[in-house]
Amino acid sequence: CCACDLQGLWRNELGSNMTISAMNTAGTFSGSYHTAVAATNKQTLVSPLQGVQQHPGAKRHPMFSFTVQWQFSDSTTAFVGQCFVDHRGKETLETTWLLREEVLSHKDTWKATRVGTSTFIRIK
Ligand code: B9F
Repeated sequence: CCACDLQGLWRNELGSNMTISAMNTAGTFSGSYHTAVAATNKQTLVSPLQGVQQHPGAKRHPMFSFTVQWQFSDSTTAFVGQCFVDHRGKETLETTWLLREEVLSHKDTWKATRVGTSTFIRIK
C-alpha cells in the first residue's frame, strides 16, 4: 500500500513538534516548527519552515529538505531526509540536520555549525 505523506503533525525524539502543510505540484511546502530544546535562556518561539520534496508524488519513500528560520535566535537549521512507511502504514521521517549560528567573524566559522540526526513520528 500507499506512499509516505509529509503533510501533518510530527514529533521527534526531543519532543519538538512540527506541522507540514500541503505541498504544491512543484513539491514545495511550508510549515511551522516548535522546538522543545534551545540551549539558551531565551524563550523559544514557533518558527516557520520552508521545504521541497524530491520527485513529488512519484515515490513511496520520498526524500525532502527544509530549512527553519528560528524566530528567537540568529541561527538557521537545514534538515534533509526521507519519509518511510512500513507495511502497517506507520510513517517516520529519518533526517540529518545542520544548525548554523551567526558568528561575528569568519575566524569563528569553525565553531558555527552543529550536526545531528533526528527521527520524527506522525502525531496527526
Ligand atoms: O538552540 C538554537 C540556538 C541558536 C543560537 C542560540 C540558540 C536554536 C534552536 C535549535 C533547535 C535545534 C534542535 N531542536 C530540534 O528539534 S535544531 C536541531 C535540533 N532538533 C546555542 C548556540 C547554538 C545552539 C545553542 Fe543556539
